[in-house]
Amino acid sequence: MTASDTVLATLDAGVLKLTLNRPEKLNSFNEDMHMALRAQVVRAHEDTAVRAVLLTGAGRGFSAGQDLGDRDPRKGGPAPDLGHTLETFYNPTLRLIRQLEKPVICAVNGVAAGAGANIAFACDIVLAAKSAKFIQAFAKIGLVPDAGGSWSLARILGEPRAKALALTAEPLPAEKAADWGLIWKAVEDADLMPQAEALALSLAAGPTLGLGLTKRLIQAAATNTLDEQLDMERDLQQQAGRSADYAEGVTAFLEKRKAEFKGK
Ligand code: T3D
Repeated sequence: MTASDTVLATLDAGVLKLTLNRPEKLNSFNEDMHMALRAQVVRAHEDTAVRAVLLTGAGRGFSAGQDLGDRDPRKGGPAPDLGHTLETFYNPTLRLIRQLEKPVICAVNGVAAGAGANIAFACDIVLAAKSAKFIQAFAKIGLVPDAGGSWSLARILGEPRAKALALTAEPLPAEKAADWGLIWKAVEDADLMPQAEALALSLAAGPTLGLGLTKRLIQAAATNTLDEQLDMERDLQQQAGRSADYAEGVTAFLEKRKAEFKGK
């Protein structure tokens, strides 16, 4: 399997659909898949034709995190430097997803474990099939949550639930993840891709510049004071107010027609 086969990519109507594609290994990450996903996220940054990203997995799982076959201690040699592998593979991709000023939708089609779960939580809007579950599998193998998981779980859930999930590795069913606010919603399995695709299409037809600034603003709120956030809202609204899509949005409202946003 070549790097490009490990992540399938299609661009249609502004939606870059990325499918993690190692179904026989529950889409666990080997180096090829890491680099293929990275390349596509970089493409999403650079290509103005991309106005939304939809991430999902092939087969019955979303992703089981790191491919543990690539970490087999029985093969001998020194212990792997996992700090180095995080810095080389997971962290740059996570940062690129968060920095991308376009909506990233994640359709969790099945089990999401370890870094697989935490990559999903880094996306902007997460839909999951009701049969899917999220597992902080790290505790089962003596590791700590990574790929941003310790950050997103603690921030979104608070310490009690974050610690319990991380220390026990107990699977969290999709509906409970939605009840807890960890994901946007859990939907019937058969409805997952139609709903995720419709959402991605609708966002891709939206005012991309304004949506991207909105993402930046909401992400900044976690560390800003109210004063800093008010200043940031002022500055980004100034920028949004100068966009062609704002002019189109207001004109369309006044003309009682659907806006035709160009993403600028
Ligand atoms: O290393 C670094 O760079 C540091 C970064 C670490 C990030 C991490 O993500 S660490 C955490 C790694 N992931 C795990 O520990 C999860 C391991 N997998 C599981 O616990 C289970 O597979 C699941 C709970 C996710 C699903 O269970 P189940 O019963 O539905 O499926 P299964 O039978 O266990 O798996 C199906 C196949 O996928 C199976 O292959 P086989 O026997 O049919 O040939 C299994 O070995 C394979 N598979 C599943 N997860 C992984 C995997 N192969 C390699 N690596 C995996 N992570």
